[in-house]
Amino acid sequence: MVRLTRRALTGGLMAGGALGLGACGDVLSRPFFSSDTHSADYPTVEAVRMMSRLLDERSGGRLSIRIYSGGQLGSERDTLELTVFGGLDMNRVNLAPLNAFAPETVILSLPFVFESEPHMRAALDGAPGRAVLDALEPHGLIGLCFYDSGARSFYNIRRPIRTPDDMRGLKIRVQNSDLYVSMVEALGANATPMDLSEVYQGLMQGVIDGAENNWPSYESTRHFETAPFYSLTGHVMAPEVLVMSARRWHALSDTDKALVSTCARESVPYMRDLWDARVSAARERITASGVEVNEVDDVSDFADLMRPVWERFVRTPSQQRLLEDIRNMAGGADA
Ligand code: GTR
Repeated sequence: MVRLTRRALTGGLMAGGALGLGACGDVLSRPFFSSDTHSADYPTVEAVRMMSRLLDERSGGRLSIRIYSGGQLGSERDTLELTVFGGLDMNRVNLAPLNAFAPETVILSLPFVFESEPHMRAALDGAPGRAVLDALEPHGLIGLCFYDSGARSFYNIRRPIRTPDDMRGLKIRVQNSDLYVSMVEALGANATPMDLSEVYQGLMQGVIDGAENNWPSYESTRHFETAPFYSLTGHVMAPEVLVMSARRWHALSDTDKALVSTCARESVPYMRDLWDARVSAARERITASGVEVNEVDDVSDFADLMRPVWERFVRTPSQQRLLEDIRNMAGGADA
């Protein structure tokens, strides 16, 4: 069995891709290696596991995926770099670490760009979603599918956030993305980009006051134990994405490419069912734990302050087209 460790991966990459690129025969006959920051029972990991079962069945055992969960291969940013260079075959990440090099991903990460979950799902399943997945290829990644990530809201160790004024002066951890830094600063808080694995400690030590995430991540990371105020701003609905290294992809036959695409697509409805159940379970556990959960007074106060980041980060014609297409889908998706 081929064992993959963070050191082997990095070493492999530094040695010209011994694991990923150099040892071609080996790479082509072993399972795809895939990374995820979440633990083994998280819906994104379960979905990729289900995709692996489909691949295995339909390829007569030739294709499958070995998942390295729990961030064991490193942060999303580091593992993405490995994926681009071909040192890692697949990766399930949020769109945030892609914002810096694939501008189209910014559009799905804008604050309050989706008016509801059905709107978000319709956009991802339709032409805008396809366009963002396709836009990754020039950057060395093949976008296979999106997974849900719900809505992100702020949590902190100090106080409930009811109006943007309550955000003033708070130190809020954000993902590694300038867009997120700007969003948080637009509310008068201080943004601190930090890897997810460091947030728990950061909250414990008071290095940061808070962060923002969806119900399942707030629960699975146990951040709710140290930051007991969760305020439902729902400011971002940026999805997760499953990507494959373009180098690995181009070594596949056309039949196998089609199989990988189909199995990825089929894992999406499965993930959504798991996701919906996980949101309810996380909400129940968090509420029962004594966390103070509050609705904000007027969500449009937050939206109005964050809105200028749209102008700042939407610059190219292809971004503008995407944004327009997504906004045109608003209103019809709930039907
Ligand atoms: C989660 C997401 C992760 C990662 C994390 C974070 O919701 O699933 O991929 O982006 O948030 O905040 O770092």
